[in-house]
Amino acid sequence: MATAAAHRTAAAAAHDAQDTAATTAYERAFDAAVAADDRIEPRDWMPDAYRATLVRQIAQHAHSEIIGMQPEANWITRAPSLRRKAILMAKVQDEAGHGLYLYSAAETLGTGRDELLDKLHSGRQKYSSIFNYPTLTWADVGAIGWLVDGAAITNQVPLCRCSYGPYARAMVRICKEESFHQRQGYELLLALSNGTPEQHAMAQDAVDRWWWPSLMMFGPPDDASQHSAQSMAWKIKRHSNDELRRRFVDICVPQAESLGLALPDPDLRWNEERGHHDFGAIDWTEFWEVLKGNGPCNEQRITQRRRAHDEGAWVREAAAAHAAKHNGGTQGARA
Ligand code: BYC
Repeated sequence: MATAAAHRTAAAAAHDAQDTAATTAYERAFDAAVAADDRIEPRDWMPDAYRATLVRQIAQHAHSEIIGMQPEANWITRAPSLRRKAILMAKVQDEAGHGLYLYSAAETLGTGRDELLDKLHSGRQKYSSIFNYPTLTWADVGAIGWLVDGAAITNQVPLCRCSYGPYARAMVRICKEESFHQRQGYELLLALSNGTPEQHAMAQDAVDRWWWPSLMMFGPPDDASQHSAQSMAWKIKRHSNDELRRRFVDICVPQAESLGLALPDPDLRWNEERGHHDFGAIDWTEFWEVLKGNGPCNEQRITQRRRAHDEGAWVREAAAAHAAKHNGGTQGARA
């Protein structure tokens, strides 16, 4: 018995050694692909932690797109003209599309949309902090387009070079659409800024409220960003949170000047030595509170999302029934 057991142990050890050798070879191939800036594709071997990080980030991104429909949809029925209404509806629909591309990218990693939505609805996965703020006036639609979509583009253009192929490719299309969104926000704010004194004041008030939350979109400061180092080593992220935030501030300052609107930061000034703008301290307590669920609209956003999901159950059932009938019909025809 002892001999047979020892034999089995030796066989298992040999098997493990073979497995380890194979894994090491796969790991080497993965590392080489990342180092060479090749894309990792769904069927390629990848470390479990790389897969988990991608699912976490892509899911959070997808959730942000669909929750992000709510603050702007709030103004569709009250848009001031048919033209503005048509543009806003198209933009909100684009966000749904972005969610779809991103959930599909996550599916290529083996995690289904149902599971991800379940995690969103039960608070186990996050969405962007920015969508927990209210849209109080029509000018907020402009401020979201200019600042929120502007921040999104600054963050997402480098993701077009992310090491994971399906995510990088989804980002190319998303960024093109986000550019249009950013321009419509800028154009809307310009019209208000050049309008009546009341309209100008409304535009300024919106910028005052959205500026700091937009800077928070880039995530915590680098020294508190737990995932950045590994994500950058894997070339999922190409720049740190603070680098992208600085880039965004530099882009916004001249745009605010052309808009005739002030950015609400008395400490904002050009630093010749650093070649960037210095800016005031971000209220990180507010950021972490919003992440914990204590922002002004967290409760409302997640309640609305759960309700929309429940009310859409019949659509999913009808689509599944249609697909089953269609597939059944095709099989029937083949038989
Ligand atoms: N909000 O180690 P860190 C859009 C979390 S959609 C909430 O730096 P990472 C748009 C972070 O998840 C905008 N949570 O993380 C849509 C982590 O917590 P967990 C969404 C945040 O991943 C419709 C913890 O804090 N864009 O633009 O290396 C209309 C520590 O952070 C936030 C994307 O999702 C935040 N702002 O870097 C208009 C882009 N920041 O997961 C516009 C893709 C951080 O450990 N995502 N956290 O529980 C990314 O680029 C990165 O995930 C982030 C964070 C830069 C956001």
